[in-house]
Amino acid sequence: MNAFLAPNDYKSPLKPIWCPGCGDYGVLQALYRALSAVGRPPHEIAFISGIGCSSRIPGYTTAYGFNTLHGRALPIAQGVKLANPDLLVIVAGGDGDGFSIGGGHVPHVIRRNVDLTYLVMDNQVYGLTKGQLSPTSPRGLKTVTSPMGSLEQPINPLLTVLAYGAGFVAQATPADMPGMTALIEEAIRYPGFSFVNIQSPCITFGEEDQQLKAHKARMKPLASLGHDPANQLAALDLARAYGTELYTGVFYRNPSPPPTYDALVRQRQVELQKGEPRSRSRVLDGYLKA
Ligand SMILES: Cc1ncc(C[n+]2csc(CCOP(=O)(O)OP(=O)(O)O)c2C)c(N)n1
Ligand code: SF4
Ligand SMILES: [Mg+2]
Repeated sequence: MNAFLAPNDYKSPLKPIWCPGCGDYGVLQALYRALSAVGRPPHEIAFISGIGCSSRIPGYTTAYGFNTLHGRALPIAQGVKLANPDLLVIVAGGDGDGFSIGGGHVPHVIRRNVDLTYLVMDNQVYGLTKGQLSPTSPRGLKTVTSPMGSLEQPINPLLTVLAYGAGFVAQATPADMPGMTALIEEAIRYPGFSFVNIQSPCITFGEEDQQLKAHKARMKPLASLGHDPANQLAALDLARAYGTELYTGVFYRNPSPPPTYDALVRQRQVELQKGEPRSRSRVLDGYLKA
């Protein structure tokens, strides 16, 4: 049994350098609180991120952290989890990191069901590189790279991960700190791949209706609509409103979570250790016979 760990026990001495008012401050606070509620000590946790404003998160915690390459957080996190399945592995990053350059990794981490928690700070722009279009930017958004307005349809992250079969899918906003904290905690506790799309406002490059005040007015908790999170079809239907409605809460939680990839790999290792030792030449022989 671990001694009680307060939110501040997860806070590193490094001071965040985000713009004053950035939504990522709220996400970080909620994360400290959620980790305290889960109670795993910092040395049992690893934060993996790519590159972006939001991807700075690992440096602001006392857990292990790896600020990797743009778009490569998910494959590295899978490696970390497989090498040490006892670690609690949390992936944090932006909409650009996760759904443009890193988008090709999303289906595979989901179909494998690696036990990771993926927190995407979806601010609909590339914040770090000064506000270019991101894959979730709404059509018509004017940015430095689209001065006359974006011509592209945005990706819908909720629908994307649900369609690939993610077992836990939720959406949060820093406009509701207790709600966001509870969702992050629930995602961490879910036994399998979990995804939280956090509408985290970019105060410097984001649109007016994407700021905290607007979120407060727009957000609609799914629980108040009577949504049953075990109903995958209803979740898919509600997720279609991404970009129009700001639903918060759990869209989908698989009531019968399948085995995780990390657990299956561990099981396979045990089976192999029990059997006849396999030499490299035996594996090569298999190719020669084919
Ligand atoms: C391979 C590679 N391509 C491009 C970049 C430049 N780059 C750094 S962060 C970033 C986008 C960040 O946007 P997002 O992931 O949404 O994070 P945010 O800053 O908005 O939190 C880009 C294009 C890079 N670092 N590496
Ligand atoms: S540029 Fe936007 S996302 Fe980056 S720190 Fe500033 S407000 Fe936050
Ligand atoms: Mg972004």
